[in-house]
Amino acid sequence: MKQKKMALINDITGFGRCSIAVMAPIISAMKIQAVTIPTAILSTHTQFTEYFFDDYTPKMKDYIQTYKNLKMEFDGIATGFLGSKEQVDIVIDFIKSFKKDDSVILIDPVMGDNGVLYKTYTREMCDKMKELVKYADIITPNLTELCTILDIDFGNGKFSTDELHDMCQKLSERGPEHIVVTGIPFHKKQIMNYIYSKDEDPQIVMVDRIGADRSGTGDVISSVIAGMYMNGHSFYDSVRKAAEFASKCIKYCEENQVPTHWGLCFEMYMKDLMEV
Ligand code: PXL
Repeated sequence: MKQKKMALINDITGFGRCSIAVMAPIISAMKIQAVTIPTAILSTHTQFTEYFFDDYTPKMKDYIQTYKNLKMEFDGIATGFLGSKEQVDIVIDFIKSFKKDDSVILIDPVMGDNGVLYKTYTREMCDKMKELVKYADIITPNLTELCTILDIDFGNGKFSTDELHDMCQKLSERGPEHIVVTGIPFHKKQIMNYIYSKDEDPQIVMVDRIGADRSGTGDVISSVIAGMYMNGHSFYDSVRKAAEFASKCIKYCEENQVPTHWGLCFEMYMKDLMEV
């Protein structure tokens, strides 16, 4: 079987286990070739008190042009943290240029958490993100991101499954076929992942909450989903594997007292991903 290639349009962050530093090894473990397209270079992610941030926007067009000249095609394209609104236009152009009929486009709208947007996220960026989601086959928002994209007040962050269904339906009308709303707190002790696929009954993957929220969890989950789905698994099985894998990594971090902003120690369980 011909090996698949996935373009990862995301930041390169040195310390903190997020974005490309998480996605590339996970995608590679799942036997898919990872091709990285940097959006920014950071020393640590933005949840640290201090970080070096080098916006790569001015270089991206020339970087990507070489792939156009080489007539490259990608079986998958995944996007994550975007550092400027111009980058969204670059990403849209990338998708239009490199998508084949059967390519999978996964957009993780990395914008914020717990009802709060990340420091680098402006109003304009939020509007741009709404444009980008139209190009997604798969989208993996948390509740904060889902509310922001749909202009719904986050309030106390509590939504019924009927409300979640309506929100996902609205989002899917804009383009995405598969949606998973990740990391929804459920009865204090559990975390719900709400799965919506067009014309199918919604499904839920529940995992136990282990410790506090950890940065980079979303990046681990979206990469496992991307890899599983590209390897031919159903969307539900992809989400289940991703949630179970992330839980196992989080358990290890808790047992070994790894600080929450150091990301998930996914290196410990890479072999779990090698046979899927
Ligand atoms: O994990 C999401 C993420 C990715 N990239 C950067 C971030 C964050 C979250 O804070 O700061 C640079």
